Amino acid sequence: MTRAAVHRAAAVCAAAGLLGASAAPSALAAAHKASGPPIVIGLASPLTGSEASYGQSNLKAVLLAAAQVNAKGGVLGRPIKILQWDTKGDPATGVAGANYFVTQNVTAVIGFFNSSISIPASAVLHRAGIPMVSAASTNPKLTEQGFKNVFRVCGTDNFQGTDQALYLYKVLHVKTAVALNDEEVYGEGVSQYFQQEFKKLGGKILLSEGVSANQTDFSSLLTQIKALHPGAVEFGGFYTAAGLMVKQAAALGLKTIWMQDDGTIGPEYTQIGGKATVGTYLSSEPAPQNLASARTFVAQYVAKYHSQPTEFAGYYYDALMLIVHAIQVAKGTDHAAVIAALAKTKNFPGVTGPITFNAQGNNVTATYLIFKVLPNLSQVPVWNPVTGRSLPA
Ligand code: ABU
Repeated sequence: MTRAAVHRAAAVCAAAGLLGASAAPSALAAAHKASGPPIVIGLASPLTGSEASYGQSNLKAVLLAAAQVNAKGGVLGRPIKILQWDTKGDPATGVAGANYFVTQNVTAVIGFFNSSISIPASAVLHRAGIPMVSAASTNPKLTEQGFKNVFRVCGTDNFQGTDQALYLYKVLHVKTAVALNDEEVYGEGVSQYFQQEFKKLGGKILLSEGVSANQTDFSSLLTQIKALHPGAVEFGGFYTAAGLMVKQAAALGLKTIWMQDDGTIGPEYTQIGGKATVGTYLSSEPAPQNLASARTFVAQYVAKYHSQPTEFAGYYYDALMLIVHAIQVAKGTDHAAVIAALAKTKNFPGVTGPITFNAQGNNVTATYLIFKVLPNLSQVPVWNPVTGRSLPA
């Protein structure tokens, strides 16, 4: 994926984050009642557990997409049925879900949210030849395994970590940093890519440290960090640990710049961290609320569920629509034919922007923005790494 190939960020408007036209899937059949046996699509996400707020929103987005497809006559005249699996954010449970989907001979799978689950689960689906579209797993390894059945509509952490480093070093002129991670595949990966780029730019990493899963008291580590006087602290992980860390750091009088990742976009991080999150930064793909192409999706989601979609929900919606489109192109549910159709995806009009897969199955148009938390605890884009331009907060 090259920077030149990335063009979605250009469609992210400065203030409200809105530009472009709303896109509707063009391949849906004309309205008539779907009949015949349903086409079953597996959906694996953390519906319970510490990332459940993302998981629940992802599920709602996929169900919204399926309802819209079915209201228009389904695909090839057959209704879409979503077979749910709660990974609980646990790799063993997630891999069990992949095996379950194999036994059910699903047409395709959307999943598994956590990179720590998607990577081993993809091997199970690869052996069975079942197409898999990931809508949130950002660790690059997922699509570096040479599995032709695996596709990813969201971004990758090599870009995410790089963008964090570029913003801190080049824009905020930070020269020293502490890098923390939650010792999971995703968090560790983001932090490693951040450190590589930060050092390459000339920055110094004062400390690189992992924290235990489910750790809630970071005071000892934060006291150690305070003595190092870092220009910034970068954390690879999810909103609960990130929010607690920032709150405890403020209580200890640790004054630094915080850089979080796309595991912290959404209200949970600021609810947990409270006022201590004001002025902190995070990297993330644009949220649906930042994209004009997602305006209709957001309105439909809010009308149906009376809540806002989380950042990944747009990618989940797109994943289902992309699979529907591939089934239409394949003229059936044969796994190999659907994989071949997915591989040919070019400029698919997703609500998150146009989707084009490269030979690895990555979406070449996926990109990141740097967000800042404002005093009202909203997270707003402040920098576009592709254009190198600051955005008015
Ligand atoms: N990229 C957000 C968190 C999901 C994961 O990659 O584990």
